[in-house]
Amino acid sequence: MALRDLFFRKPPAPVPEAPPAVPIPAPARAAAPVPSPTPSPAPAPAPAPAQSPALAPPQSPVPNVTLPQAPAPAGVPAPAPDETTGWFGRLRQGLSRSTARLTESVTSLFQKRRLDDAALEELEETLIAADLGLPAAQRIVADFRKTRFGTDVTADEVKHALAESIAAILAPVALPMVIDTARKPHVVLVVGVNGTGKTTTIAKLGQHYRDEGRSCTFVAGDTFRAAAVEQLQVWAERTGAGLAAPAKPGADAAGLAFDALTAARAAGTDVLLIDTAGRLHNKSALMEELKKLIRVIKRVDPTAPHSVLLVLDATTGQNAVQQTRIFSEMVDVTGLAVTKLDGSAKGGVVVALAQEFGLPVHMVGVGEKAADLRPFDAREFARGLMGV
Ligand SMILES: Nc1nc2c(ncn2[C@@H]2O[C@H](COP(=O)(O)OP(=O)(O)OP(=O)(O)O)[C@@H](O)[C@H]2O)c(=O)[nH]1
Ligand SMILES: [Mg+2]
Repeated sequence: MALRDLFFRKPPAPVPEAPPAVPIPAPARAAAPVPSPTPSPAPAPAPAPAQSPALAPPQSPVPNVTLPQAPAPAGVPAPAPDETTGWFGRLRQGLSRSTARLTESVTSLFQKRRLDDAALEELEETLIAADLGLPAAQRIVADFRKTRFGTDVTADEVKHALAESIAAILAPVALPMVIDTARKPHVVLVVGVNGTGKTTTIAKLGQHYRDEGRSCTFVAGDTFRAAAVEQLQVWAERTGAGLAAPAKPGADAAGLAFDALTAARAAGTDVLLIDTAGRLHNKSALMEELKKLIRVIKRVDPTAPHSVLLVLDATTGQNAVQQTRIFSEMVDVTGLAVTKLDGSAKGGVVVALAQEFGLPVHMVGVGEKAADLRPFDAREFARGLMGV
């Protein structure tokens, strides 16, 4: 059976003995005790999970690639998420600065006011100032002109109508990243400029796959920075993922990815997540490195990479739009992860991205912990952004 699975599933019903919806082939070796990953943003390394010889991962055919530990059996509930406010509450809380920026202007603009040309023009300016970008702002205002021109509106009505218009722009791009488990491994190349949250997003994905019972290997493709390798190593230990680390700093990232993919294929690993450098000395060097990496992994699997995930930092506003343009010219970006929506005043940029590129927005990050990555929901986001 072709094991196609949506990347994110709803949390399982709290009945641990229920069989998984999609059976995951049991790993050949004995299941390791499930370590309870309690990741925190603190960089202190978690203790490596205890390994007896019987539970040690099988030998990797490639040196400097460690294979993943046995994943938790599917159906084992994930560690309890921080449910102080619930996911939607946390999204709203995270978006509160973006929301305040938008709704304060809308409220002062529309104290029971006729929706005339001047009002529409001011609305367009407000949307642009909230990082929605010109094309989305124009589209929304055109909607308003068609349906409400000349009517008297209140600020509340405008907020609700804006939420609907924004949800309509976001709905076509709110798509999960589909992992094809028949691939073994499904290769995800993670790209983005430095500091956007690539490594953290890989860690969050690793945690998610482990919770689903999938095995996962991280590739520390940012080989020049020892700290980048160490950061990924810590996360690999916390999440039980395998790790391909460079033999020495500055080792060829493409060669490392080649070795990692070779080892992952031999071991039947489910997902290979390749971290990449965000900053090289110039744009063409970055482009060459990414292209070379893709060329080289295609020698092992001509269909790889199966996903190219561009990670964007929501706090950078319109820069995220520019980054998407540049990376899309370099590589075939297949989807976006938007991070740091907690505390960004520029969350409106997600609307600009949707309108201008139409690329799937797979997931959003709202914190530094492994559980702080969620599927992107158009309506939830639009309502959160408008505070309705
Ligand atoms: N608040 C918040 N912080 C985040 C989020 N995602 C990542 N971060 C933080 O952002 C910082 C940079 O994250 P990294 O994952 O190291 O970013 P990167 O893209 O790998 O950076 P380079 O390796 O330097 O290119 C870290 O301090 C993360 O903890 C998020 O969703 N919310
Ligand atoms: Mg990194």
